[in-house]
Amino acid sequence: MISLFERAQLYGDRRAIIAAEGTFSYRQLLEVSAGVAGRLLAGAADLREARVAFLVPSGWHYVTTQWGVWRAGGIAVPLCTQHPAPELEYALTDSQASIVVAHPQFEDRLRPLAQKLGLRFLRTDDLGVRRLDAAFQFDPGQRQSGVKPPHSKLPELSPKRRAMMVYTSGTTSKPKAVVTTHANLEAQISSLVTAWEWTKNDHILHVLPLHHVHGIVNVLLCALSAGATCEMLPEFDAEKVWERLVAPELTLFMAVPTVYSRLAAKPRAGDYRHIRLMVCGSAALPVSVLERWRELTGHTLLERYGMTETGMILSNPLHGERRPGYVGTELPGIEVKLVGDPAEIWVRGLGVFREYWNKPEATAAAFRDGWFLTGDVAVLEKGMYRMLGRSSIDIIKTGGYKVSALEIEEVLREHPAIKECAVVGVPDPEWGERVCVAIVGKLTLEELREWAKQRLATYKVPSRLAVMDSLPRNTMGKVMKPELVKQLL
Ligand code: MLC
Ligand code: AMP
Repeated sequence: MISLFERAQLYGDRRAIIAAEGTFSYRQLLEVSAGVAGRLLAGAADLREARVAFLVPSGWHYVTTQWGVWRAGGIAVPLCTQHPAPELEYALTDSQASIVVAHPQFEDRLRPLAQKLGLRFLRTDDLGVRRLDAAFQFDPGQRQSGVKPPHSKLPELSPKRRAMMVYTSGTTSKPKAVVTTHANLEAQISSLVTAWEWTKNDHILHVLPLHHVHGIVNVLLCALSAGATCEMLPEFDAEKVWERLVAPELTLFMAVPTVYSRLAAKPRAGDYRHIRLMVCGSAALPVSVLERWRELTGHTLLERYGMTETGMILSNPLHGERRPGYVGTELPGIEVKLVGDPAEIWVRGLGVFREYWNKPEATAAAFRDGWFLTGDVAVLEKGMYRMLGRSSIDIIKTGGYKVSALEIEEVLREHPAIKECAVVGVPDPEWGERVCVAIVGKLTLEELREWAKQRLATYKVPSRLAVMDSLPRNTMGKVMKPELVKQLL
């Protein structure tokens, strides 16, 4: 993001990132990411939108890699740290990545794939990230670092250029890469910075995965755009989160409903008045969780609604009534209309993505007259939107992740003991929806999970199995999924 980098220069010695590797200022982020960019460029003038896929845990190495890719003119393709080899290989192949970057922790998982596909492979420490860690440890008094990372002149970036590809599951069997430009990301960020009044005095605790927009845009990039501090935990851990939430410097927290209900299951008494805002989204927030959270912390969660393709769309207000069970009104720069009966949400705005990578037909089908069709159904009641569900039963939201029933079925059908199968999402108090599978065949849940975990991310692996003599089908032979959900409730 062009203006993201320009603004970072103004923030200089302010704290940008606190992570397992240490505490780092904006100046350090700019210097190290320029070094990363130089190494990625390896003498070239511009990566010219080459796809750089990276598998890096949440922390300093992630942020410097992401910024390095952008500053070298590449497209950042963040990979999921929970994906087994087949899913990683799909992302590398589908994105037509030419460079693959792995944190040393994930080298074993990624190097063989890069070799198999003939791609340039780099470790984050080959990019200079680790070598520079010690020299660049946070020191607010230090004006000159002494170590100058070797970097060439960095390319000029036009806002229209593609910046990022995030994989999202949908109504097709394989995930699609959602391509956003620098201008799209800038629009998504500035909408949230305005609506939620981010300032450089903010300090957010980051606990979300970094291969989806919630963690990437709403938390990390909004913080860095505002000059705030982003404190990154390598993964979600309820005890650590409670420990940090009481820290007086924290001002913001954002997560998915499952994270709030996990935290509420292990409550810890404390004073949370120093936090100015707690946001929840990515899936419907049950009113019971909102109420329980209010009892535990005194905070009324601000629920908002968004999508990978669009960034955030609707939000309850920062000031004023936050209505439980509702997702509020349009965020700045976003236009929404409800179309049809039941009414689908259509969205327009500068934050809306450019295309699905290499899928012109899917891209064309997702838009009508310049509006993006979300597939989500809602009503407007007394000035606020309430979500009613989705138009496709094959899209499941579990733990805040969107997963495709069709994708899971396609993988499970390869199991020799499964004759037929149907995957559905069944309402669940902890996960929102739980991925369940009904099969005709002979298999235990344990066997199925062990087998499926080699092929699918853990959150896609069914956690409930029903063995049936036959699947409920209509006269056309199609599985009646609503009927199946009822049977599995
Ligand atoms: C994990 N497990 C599940 C599961 N996920 N079981 C059922 N359903 C699921 N969805 C199981 C694992 O198999 C494992 O069991 C055990 O739980 C622990 O696994 P884990 O991987 O350690 O899970 P955990 O860390 O507990 O994950 C929970 C979570 C995570 C809530 C922290 O799901 C998460 O980070 N969700 C956030 C997703 C997100 O950021 N979405 C935003 C998308 S963007 P076993 O038995 O196998 O050991 C978007 C747009 C917008 O939606 O609006 O924001
Ligand atoms: P993703 O494709 O992972 O970006 O997920 C986007 C989807 O998450 C949306 O299309 C909605 O179905 C769902 N979603 C996000 N926020 C909310 C919310 N607050 N309430 C209900 N559904 C939500």
